[in-house]
Amino acid sequence: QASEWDYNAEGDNGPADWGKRFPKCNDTASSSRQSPINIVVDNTKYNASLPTPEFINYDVAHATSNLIISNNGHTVVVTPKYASSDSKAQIKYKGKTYELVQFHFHWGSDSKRGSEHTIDGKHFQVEVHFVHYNTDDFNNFNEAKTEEGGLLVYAQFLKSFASSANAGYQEIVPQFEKVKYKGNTTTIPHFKFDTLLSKVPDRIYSYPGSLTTPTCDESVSWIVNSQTVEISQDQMSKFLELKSNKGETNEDLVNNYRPVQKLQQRTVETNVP
Ligand code: 1SD
Ligand code: ZN
Repeated sequence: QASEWDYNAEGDNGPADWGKRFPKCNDTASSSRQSPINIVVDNTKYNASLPTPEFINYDVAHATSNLIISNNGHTVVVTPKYASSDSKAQIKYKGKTYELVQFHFHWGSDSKRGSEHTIDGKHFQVEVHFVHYNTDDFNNFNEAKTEEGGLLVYAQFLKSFASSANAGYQEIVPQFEKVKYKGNTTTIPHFKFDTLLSKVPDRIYSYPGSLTTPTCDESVSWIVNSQTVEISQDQMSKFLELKSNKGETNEDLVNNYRPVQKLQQRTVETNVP
């Protein structure tokens, strides 16, 4: 089916073939700005005036709003459903305000793979993407998604290392067994999203890129937090129980990361010398 894509290197629907059916996914033009990328620390450019992203309402646990957790076959997505009176989670960055629409995960079968971005060639086992759209210039996510300056994605790496559970991720990860198969959905009360992030300000990497899944629109301002968050091995094991289909066959949902793309003409900026 023409709209299908997956992460298998074998077969016709894997990342190397996405560009055939989704032309924006090609990284070959010198003007291309595809994501993810390998961040070579020595080649990043220190910018003393690079602003620190400002997190707004990430520290509010709304009593009335919910989070929808769903398995879409490619990842697990967590989407806030706000009551009209609720103040929404936002990031302010470079003078624009971006509203959080969802966050989701990319992960690997072992600690040597999983993240989409790499730092000096090194993967982390999990990368969480907090997807935001620019509410100053666009009416909704779908309008923003295809336009330059439309989206901001904040990336947080996780590694399974700690013996005790990470309290923030413990709000979500135990729910994974309720969304084991593609199409499964569950709802939990809102909690404070800042518990999912390493403490800011950190060293961040900032660069212009794209969505990492088809249709690979080149509309994303990426902020990659260099500092990792630790989860427990028990929490990591919950990721590895997820399935990418409806349960007819036993297909693990794992290694759902796109390989790194060509940097082309871009510069990665950092806020720490
Ligand atoms: O992979 C996600 C995809 O699931 C969807 O959330 C998309 C936004 O429509 O964003 C990409 S990503 O670039 O944040 N990985
Ligand atoms: Zn993503």
